[in-house]
Amino acid sequence: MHDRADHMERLRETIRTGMIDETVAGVKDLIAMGYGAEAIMNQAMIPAMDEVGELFQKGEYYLPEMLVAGEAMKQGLANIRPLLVRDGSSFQGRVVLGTVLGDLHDIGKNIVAMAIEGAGFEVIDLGHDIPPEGFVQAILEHKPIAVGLSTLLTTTMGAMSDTIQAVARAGLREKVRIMIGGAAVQQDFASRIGADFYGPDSVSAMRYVRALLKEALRG
Ligand code: B12
Repeated sequence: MHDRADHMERLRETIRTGMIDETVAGVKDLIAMGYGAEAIMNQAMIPAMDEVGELFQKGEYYLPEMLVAGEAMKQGLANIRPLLVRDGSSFQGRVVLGTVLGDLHDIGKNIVAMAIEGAGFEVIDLGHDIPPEGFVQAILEHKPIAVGLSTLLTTTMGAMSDTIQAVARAGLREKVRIMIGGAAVQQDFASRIGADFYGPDSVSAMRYVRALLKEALRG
């Protein structure tokens, strides 16, 4: 019989090594043992992705290993989703999310989407590799309270700034708040490109949109 810490460690390992079925089973086991979504994500799943990133950086992992680990992560997260997302009946407002042009990473953005949905917002998830015009169109169509841009690559940080400029050119900058996040960016970059908010994680993103909604209801 394994104890609880062993289960967390084992889940980290199955994600790191890209074992999809074992990852899904591991997530289900931990849920059955009473662990909440945040504990499972923060103690096992996100650390596994950090380990994969380090192995890739050291040249011990190549793209295929990173790919299968990412897939295991996604399938595991799909099983966490029901714990975070309510039935949506308490509609609070709309948020558009997407990963910017040139960037295919979407796991972090998906976690942000789950957190925001869990707080009762409707999330329009545009997906990844979204050009600036894609965000502009979505703002026109869905009239969200906020737009969230995600990127993990230093090479695609410029696409965030391009997106904010495109929103301004379309005359929409005053109509929507723009938040940014993802491992490549930080507060100073957000300030430099004129984003309204930088968040290091999904909880901060969720708190920000909640605060915006309160402000809108008051105003
Ligand atoms: C899995 C992975 C992949 C998968 C992606 C699968 C997928 N569907 O997402 C694949 C294999 C496709 C991939 C490809 C590449 N990758 Co990659 N990848 C990773 C890895 C290991 C994990 C990323 C991840 O999911 N992290 C876990 C999530 C939960 O964290 P997160 O995204 O940061 O999100 C959190 C916060 O940042 C925040 N957040 C995220 N978005 C937003 C948005 C808002 C609005 C807010 C408020 C907050 C917020 O909340 C999230 C939850 O807490 C990272 C290493 C790492 N440690 O990040 C490398 C990493 C990001 N990849 C890297 C590289 C270099 C690449 C490639 C260029 C490799 C190559 N040579 O082709 C390609 C790029 C392809 C492309 N055009 O996008 C580098 C980036 C280096 C850099 N600084 O630019 C990293 C850091 C690895 C490394 N150490 O070198 N990758």
